[in-house]
Amino acid sequence: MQGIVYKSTGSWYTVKTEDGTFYECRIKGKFRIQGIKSTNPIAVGDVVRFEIEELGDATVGTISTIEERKNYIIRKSVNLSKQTHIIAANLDQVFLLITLNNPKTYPVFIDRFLATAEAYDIPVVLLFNKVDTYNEEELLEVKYLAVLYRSIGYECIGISATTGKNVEKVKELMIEKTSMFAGHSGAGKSTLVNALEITLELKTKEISEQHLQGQHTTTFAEMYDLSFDARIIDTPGIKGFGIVDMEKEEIGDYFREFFKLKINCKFNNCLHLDEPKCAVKEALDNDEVAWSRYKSYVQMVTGEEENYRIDIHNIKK
Ligand SMILES: Nc1nc2c(ncn2[C@@H]2O[C@H](COP(=O)(O)OP(=O)(O)OP(=O)(O)O)[C@@H](O)[C@H]2O)c(=O)[nH]1
Ligand SMILES: [Mg+2]
Ligand SMILES: [Zn+2]
Repeated sequence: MQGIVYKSTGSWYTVKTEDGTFYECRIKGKFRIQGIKSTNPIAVGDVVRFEIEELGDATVGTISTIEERKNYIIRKSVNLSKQTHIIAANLDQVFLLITLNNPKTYPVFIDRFLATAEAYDIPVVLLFNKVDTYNEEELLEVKYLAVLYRSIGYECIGISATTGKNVEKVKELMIEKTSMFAGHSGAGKSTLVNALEITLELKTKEISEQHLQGQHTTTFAEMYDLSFDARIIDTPGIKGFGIVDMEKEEIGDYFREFFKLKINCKFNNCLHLDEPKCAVKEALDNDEVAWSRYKSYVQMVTGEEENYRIDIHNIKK
C-alpha cells in the first residue's frame, strides 16, 4: 500500500492512503536514508509504502520504503548540534508566522529561515500575525519589514488569526497546495489553522497558560486536510534555526538581493566580507541593502551559531 504521512510521533506514523483510510505504521529496524543524517528518517509529508498486518484487534502497518522527496525543510536539532531534524517533506510553500512580541521574532531568525527555504527551493510567504495587538510604533515596524521583504521578492501579509483579518487572503494562496506553518512557539500557528477551518479546534495556548513561557502547545507536526482543497502542516514552535549543509560560498546565493548583485563584485567567489570592490557592500553603503540582512548573512557565514539559539523567552527587552 502507499500513502502520505500525516503525523509522526517518533515511533508511530499515521499514514493516509488514497482512499482516505488512516493507518498507524511503524518502521522496521534501522531505517536510514542515504545522505541525510537526521533524528527522524521519515517526516510528515513523506510518501511511503507499507504492508499491513493484524495485531490483536488492530491493523498496523510496517513502512518498507519512502519515495523520493520533492523537497524538505530541515534544521539542526536543538541539543545535538550534529544531528538534523526534517520538519516536513514535499511542500508547495511555507508560511512563516512572525510576531513583534509575545513572542518576539528577530530578523536573524527570519533570514536564516528564508535562506534555508531558498536552498531547498521552497517558496515562503511571510505572515505578520497579531496585528490586532500592535501599537502605532509596532505597526510601523511591521510596515518597514513588509516593505523590506517585498523588495527582496517575498510576499508579506499582515494578519490576525483571532480577528480573522486577511485570513481569506491566506486561504486563497493555499488552494490546491500543501503548505506548512512555521514560527516561534506562541506565534499563532495553530490558532491560524483553527481560523481557516473552525471545525478543527486544534489545541492552542490558553490565556491562563501564557505565563508558561517556552512551553510548546503543539508537540508534533501534523497535516490536516482542509475543506477548501488545501493541506496544512501545523508544526511545533522553533526557537532557533540552525542551518544545515551550506558551504560558506553558497550562503550569499540564498540571500536573493545579494545573489543579484554578486555579478558586479570584483571577485566571482566574493564572500562580501572584506573583499575590495564588493557590490553587496557598496549597496549596503548606499542603503540599497538592509543592515539587518547583512548582519544575518555575516552571522551565518562566520558560523556564529550560538547566538541564534538563545532562548527567545529569556531575553528581557
Ligand atoms: N491577539 C491575538 N492573539 C493571538 C493571535 N494569534 C494567536 N494568538 C494567541 O497566541 C497564543 C498562542 O497561539 P498558538 O496558536 O497556540 O501558537 P502556536 O504558534 O501554535 O504555538 P506552539 O504550538 O507552541 O508552537 C494563543 O493564546 C492565541 O490565542 C492574534 O492574531 N491576535
Ligand atoms: Mg501550535
Ligand atoms: Zn561581494
